[in-house]
Amino acid sequence: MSRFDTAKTLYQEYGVDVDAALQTLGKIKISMHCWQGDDVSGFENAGDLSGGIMATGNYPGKARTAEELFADMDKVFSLVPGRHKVNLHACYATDGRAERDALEPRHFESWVQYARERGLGLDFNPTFFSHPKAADSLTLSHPDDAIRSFWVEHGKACRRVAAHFGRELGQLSLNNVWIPDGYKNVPADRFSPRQRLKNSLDAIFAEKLDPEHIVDSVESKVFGIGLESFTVGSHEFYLNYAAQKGVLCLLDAGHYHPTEVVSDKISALLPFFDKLALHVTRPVRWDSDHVLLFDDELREIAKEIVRCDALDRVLIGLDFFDASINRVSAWVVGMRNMQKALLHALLLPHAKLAAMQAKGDFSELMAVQEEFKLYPFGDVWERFCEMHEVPARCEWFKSVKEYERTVQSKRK
Ligand code: RNT
Ligand code: ZN
Repeated sequence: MSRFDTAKTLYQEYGVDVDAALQTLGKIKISMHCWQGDDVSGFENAGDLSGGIMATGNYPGKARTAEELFADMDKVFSLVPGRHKVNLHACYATDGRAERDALEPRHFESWVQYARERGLGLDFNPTFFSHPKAADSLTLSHPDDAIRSFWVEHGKACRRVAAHFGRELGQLSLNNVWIPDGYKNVPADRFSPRQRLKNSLDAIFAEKLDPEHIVDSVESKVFGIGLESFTVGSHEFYLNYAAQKGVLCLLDAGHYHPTEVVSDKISALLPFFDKLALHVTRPVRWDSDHVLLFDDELREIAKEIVRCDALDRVLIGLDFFDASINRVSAWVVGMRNMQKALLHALLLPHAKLAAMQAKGDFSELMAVQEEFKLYPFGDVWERFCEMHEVPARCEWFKSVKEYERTVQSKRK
């Protein structure tokens, strides 16, 4: 008997349908963030990354152009099972230059072509950082009317780009608003910035666009580097905004207090929202953006999505940027780990475990949960890789090493 068949028998004994899990996993799209490829640099040559976020490390071989970024993403997709989406930022416009408030769909034609040729979807983010008008890390809440309306226009322009992606590619495009706005030191007035942010968002979302093509989300944060004392777009602010205005909340796993977890928030939001969006990432001390590891919280996030039967209601996107290791490798590790966590979740006997909880049988619940941690999940993952013709185990890394030697190391 093959290792896969043995694994299948063991899972079956507990009523888990392994083949169904493999089929389901094959259909889950993960939105891969383009910005891991070049440390959130983008193509505007606007200078340093700003907005209270930071990529650290100087591993050689970072993509410098759209062509290089596309090639690196192709490498990643050749090593990740399934067909996914790409999540891009407005500062990654490829076709012609325009100020951010004047961006149009035509500035992203190469992305549309890239995605169409590969059967990928596209998600989008206005870029409210790394720009002279965001030098003080204030954008949609800026006290200056001219600056604030520049960013409002940017927000409006980006929604049209996202709607274009959705229309052209025949799949919904998520347009996510995250702004850095906040203060390093204790502010005198917290109310006015939040009132201004609310008004700016209202202006941005005023235009009705086809919900078949675009869905909007707002992403909260707890603090940023150099913005430690106050964040305008806090969790409560956006949770209420989203609930009242009919946009989605985007929960970034790195944007909460250290003992607060996104895995617990999913079931708290689902009764109130049709959908929610995630930036799955790994916070470490002050940083919110380390590469996904197959750790407890990642497994718990995946478990919650599956347990809530919400695979079609939770839009899964990744958000990390590590410049200290091979960037293609970082992407592959993160994408595969997200999928592994989902597979792990799909292979749990949810109904049985829930019944134990309902009966109050917490001894058995703990015993079985713990035993399942050592079930031969890796053998099923290996089968999934074979089914999608991508290398299993550590094999894929050889291919990245070769790519580094022949392609990335030539970039000086
Ligand atoms: C920053 C937010 C935001 C960014 C990207 C680049 O803390 O997480 O999502 O990481 O938009
Ligand atoms: Zn994020």
